[in-house]
Amino acid sequence: MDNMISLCGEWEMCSTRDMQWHPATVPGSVYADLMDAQLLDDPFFRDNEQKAYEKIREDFLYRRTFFLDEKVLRARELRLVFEGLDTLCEISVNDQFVLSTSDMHRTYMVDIRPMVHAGGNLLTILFRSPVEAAHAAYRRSPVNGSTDAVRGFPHIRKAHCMYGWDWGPRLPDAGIFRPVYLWPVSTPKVRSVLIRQTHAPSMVQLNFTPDLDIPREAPAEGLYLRYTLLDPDGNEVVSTTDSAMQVMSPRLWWPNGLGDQPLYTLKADLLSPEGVLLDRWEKRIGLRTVDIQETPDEYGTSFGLCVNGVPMFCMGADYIPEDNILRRVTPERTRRLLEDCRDAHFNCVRVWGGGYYPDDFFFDACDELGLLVWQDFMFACAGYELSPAFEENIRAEFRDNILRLRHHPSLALWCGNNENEAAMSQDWFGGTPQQKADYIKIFEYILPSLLHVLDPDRPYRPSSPSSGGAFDQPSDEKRGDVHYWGVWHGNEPFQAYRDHAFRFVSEFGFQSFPEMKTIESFTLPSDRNIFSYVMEKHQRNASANGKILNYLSQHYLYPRNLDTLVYASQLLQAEAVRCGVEHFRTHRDQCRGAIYWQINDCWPVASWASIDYYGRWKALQYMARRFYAPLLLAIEEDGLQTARPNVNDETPVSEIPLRADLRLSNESLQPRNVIVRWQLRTAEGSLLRQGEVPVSVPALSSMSACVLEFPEADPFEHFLWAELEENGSILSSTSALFCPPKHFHFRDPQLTVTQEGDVLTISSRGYARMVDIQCHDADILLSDNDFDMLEGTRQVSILRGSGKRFSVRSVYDIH
Ligand code: BMA
Repeated sequence: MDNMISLCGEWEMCSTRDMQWHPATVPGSVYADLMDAQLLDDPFFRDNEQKAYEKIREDFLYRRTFFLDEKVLRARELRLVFEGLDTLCEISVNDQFVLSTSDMHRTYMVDIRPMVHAGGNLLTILFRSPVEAAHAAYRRSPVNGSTDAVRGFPHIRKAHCMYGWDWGPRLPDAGIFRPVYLWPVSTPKVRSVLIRQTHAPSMVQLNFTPDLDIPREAPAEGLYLRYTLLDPDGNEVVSTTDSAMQVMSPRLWWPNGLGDQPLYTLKADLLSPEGVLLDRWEKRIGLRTVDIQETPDEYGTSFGLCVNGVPMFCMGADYIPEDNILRRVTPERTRRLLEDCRDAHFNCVRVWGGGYYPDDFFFDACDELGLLVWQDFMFACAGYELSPAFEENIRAEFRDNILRLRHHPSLALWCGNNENEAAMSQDWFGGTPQQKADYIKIFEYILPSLLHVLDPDRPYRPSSPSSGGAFDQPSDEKRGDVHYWGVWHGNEPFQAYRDHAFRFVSEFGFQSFPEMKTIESFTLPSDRNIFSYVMEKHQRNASANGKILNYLSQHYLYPRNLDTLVYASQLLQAEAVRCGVEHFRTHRDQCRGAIYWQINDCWPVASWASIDYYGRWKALQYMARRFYAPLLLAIEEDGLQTARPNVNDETPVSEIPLRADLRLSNESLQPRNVIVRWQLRTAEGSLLRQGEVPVSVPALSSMSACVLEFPEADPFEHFLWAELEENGSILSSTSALFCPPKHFHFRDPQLTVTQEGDVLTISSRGYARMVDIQCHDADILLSDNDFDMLEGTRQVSILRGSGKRFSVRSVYDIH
């Protein structure tokens, strides 16, 4: 598309209420332009959301002129291309109607040559209010879904969460959010190529099926394609006019942690009968297979991904849109977020179905970083009405996105939707029999039959969670994936994770408050109390602040101020998710995936995210780097906190058995010979008993290293310390208490932090739990944070940013 004429850049916009024109920027949005024009205050600040919501009940007009010369007009077609229009638009050129659109997830392309002339031409787009449209659609046909979102949202093919979610504001923006351009087309083009891979030992065969785009009246006879493959170093491997090629000694693409991510380049050249190059389609691809493995076993039926035949354990989190104001989502910002995932040893992310299909740069980064993508189609927590128009629209939407994304090696599986099968079969939203029938048509007929043609080798799941479809117990623990919310929504204690043998957990999580700097960004000092109006506006899960306090009461002493409460909430979150992941990973024969809810936020808010809106790591993200390490040592302790609280229990504390199972998980392709060392210590710092066990952990397995009993231990005074050693170096360390931290007799560790260049030295005079380094004058990323330490020193490096004012605290300071 080297001859395309960009229509991005300067436009004008106005509300149809006052017809006052203001400058606009494309790609962008109504909110972004209103803010630029100083007509709208930052909708993320305090409770400004309400005003912004009112604003988007209006319709907006966008316009610009573009100039054409005679040469361009000689093209057979002059296509106007929109890569992303949000959402309900009427488009005209020189006051002649061109097209109306109703799906933000589609690419629209229309020939406007009959409507334009040499010289200046006027392009106008009317954006209808997405709020009024949802309300009107609901009045015509009440289809229900999550009550956190504006009524009627399932009718509109727009990122559902823009209408509000249990972590997202109601800010359904509108606008031209992706590039727009004119494309003069006279000769045939390659729209896309289906690449199928057949893997054999030392050889991969590629088979190609091109999808051509022939402009009106263009000759299409005798065309042929030449396929050229370049290796990751840019050297030509094969070039052929056949529809297949063989790649000898292929360099395979692997998920992060299991190998490298070599990317080949495929060029598909379309040639005229005379051999003239008409078009080139060029993509980076990876050579790999991916399958879902489902095998009956003693726990039910396994569920896990196999990449290149290797049965892997998926480690990652759920991804939601990065910003309510889409113009702010840049390749750099997305890349950094995904690098943060890679650095915390993720090997996959799940793109949740209530947002939008990510940009190409998201998938490019995943390809490079080795992050497999579980890609939902964009349906979530709702019923849908499959009218003929709705069906035509979603079919086009599916086609656009499948063709756009199918060459990416990171794209591991397609999934129909988020929680709709569970919602329909468990009657969450009063789905009618017709909606249930429509559900089956969309997710168990239309989608799989389209994928069978357009992307036949990629696994497809009808829903998440699902046991395979047909409303057959979608949340069955013994089959398929589950979303487990007993901890958090169900108020169960953290240890409840251990009561289950899930096969694959694609959602589970726990909320926390973002750090003080983030809270300060949207509040005035007088708002800084979690029950204030403004703080509650930035907490969208009803009763969640009470929930955090409820769990807090089970674990920590009552914090003296907001800053300490924020810290305690982040520790609760980190401990909760760790408890789940450690259980899932160290029972690898039962479970093959831990994808926690959620990686990121779309605005500053209290939520389940491990990285907040500003990219700041919460304690959970640092914890993830440890609990997703390829080799994991975890303590499954048993003591007062796992003896469920029961005030009437007559068992004296001294008789509650204190035990620990030291468990290992090896998510690498090599067997690992390690030493597990443990020490039973007193809060004062002295050593009571210690031991070590040499263990050989087979590749891709988990096991118990030893089960220990501590009849001599006092749960309030003694704790367990454990370390993992390999080839003489300590890979990781961890510790466990036998009572809730609030009851443990911590001594003041007298923590200090000193800085030399990019290295911080933390010293402690005793046992310190969840040592948290805060930087007060900059945003920084550390090599580790929120860790446990014994008496001594520990060095941590600053990986990003530079600061000078540091402080350090630990659980001892929560009171
Ligand atoms: C889920 C998700 C989201 C939601 C999250 C937290 O089940 O699919 O809809 O935000 O739980 O409640």
